[in-house]
Amino acid sequence: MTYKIGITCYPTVGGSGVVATELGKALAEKGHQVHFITSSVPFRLDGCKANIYYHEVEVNQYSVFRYPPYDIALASKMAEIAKRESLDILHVHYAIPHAISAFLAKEMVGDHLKVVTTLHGTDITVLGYDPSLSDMIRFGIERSDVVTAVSNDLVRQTGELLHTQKQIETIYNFVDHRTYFPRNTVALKEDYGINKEQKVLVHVSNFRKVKRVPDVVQAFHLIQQQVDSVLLLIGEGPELPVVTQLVRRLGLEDKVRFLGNQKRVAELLSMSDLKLLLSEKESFGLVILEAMACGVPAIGTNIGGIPEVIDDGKNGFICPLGDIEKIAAAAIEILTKDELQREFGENAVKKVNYEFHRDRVVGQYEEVYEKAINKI
Ligand code: GMT
Repeated sequence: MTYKIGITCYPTVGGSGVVATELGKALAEKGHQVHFITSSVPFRLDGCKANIYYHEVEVNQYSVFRYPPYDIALASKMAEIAKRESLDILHVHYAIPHAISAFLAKEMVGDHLKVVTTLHGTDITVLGYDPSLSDMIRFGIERSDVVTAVSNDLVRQTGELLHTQKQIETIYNFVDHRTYFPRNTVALKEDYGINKEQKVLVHVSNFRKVKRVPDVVQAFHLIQQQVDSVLLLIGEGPELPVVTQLVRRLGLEDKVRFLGNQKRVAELLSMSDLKLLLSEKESFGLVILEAMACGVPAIGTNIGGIPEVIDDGKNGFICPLGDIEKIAAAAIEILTKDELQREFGENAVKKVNYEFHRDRVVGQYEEVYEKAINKI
């Protein structure tokens, strides 16, 4: 059975946009008709496929509007496309505002149009604390036909924070194993002027405060005193100036590389020996998955969905939030024991290729669509 599916996500750099776009591409490969309804072309939507469509949401800047009404424009575009293309499903990523716009579109089109909402984290773990928004988030969730979240922890937090009885299914994120796999990166390491013996640590994020990038630098400060190593910082965001200052203060300028936003992330991950994600909020941590798929062990904090991705002592270590000494000790253990690093790396690839395999996860979403469509 194939469906006509409208997908809405935030199209800019970010895990939710990546997952939504990769899901759309995978569904199209399986013969579904996929319509992206977004404010700009999702950054991972490359190439050209006959059954992938893109519909831009344009917001009119009438002078009577103090704030351009994006949510209304989105709802109106969703309804227009759903009617014209006879969509079966709107799959929206993020409850606010996307689930609300989808609800409006469904009211306009009719009950045969089903709404699937996927929660990615910030909508619940940040906005859910705002009393002016929590009723609206709950409304969006409860009026969706099926709701999924990217980790068991996010399901738990949603229930606790929003006091909703709505059943929410966990569907984990996935990576495309054709892009993320272990590679030989001897030449790339040379290109970056990193010598063969030097270990490479990597952190990838949008440098928001919740990512605790200064903790990564503080831990690296201790690590490099015992292990000859460099730290790659990939991504950009509001905390970059703070991190730059800290690197300077700790005298790490020669060992920390600020790479900014990169396209060849899979290669850079493959070149790394260890991935660090030390966030204080993280519903899943797609970047850990990407590293693990490239055969790289990871150290993460005991926060949100991270312990569902990293198995402590098997493919990496879970450390308490902000415990820099423990994080550094765990990293040194991996980086100084070649056998352990190899074993963790192999376990990481095995776990990703089973639990977070694209085909498995896409199949789970197809089951969700079937459930939504059969719902009266
Ligand atoms: O982490 C961010 O700041 C970006 C955010 C997003 O919208 O892409 O990421 C959220 O969704 C990702 C995909 O499901 C998850 O891997 C991230 O853990 C989640 N971020 C947070 O929960 C803070």
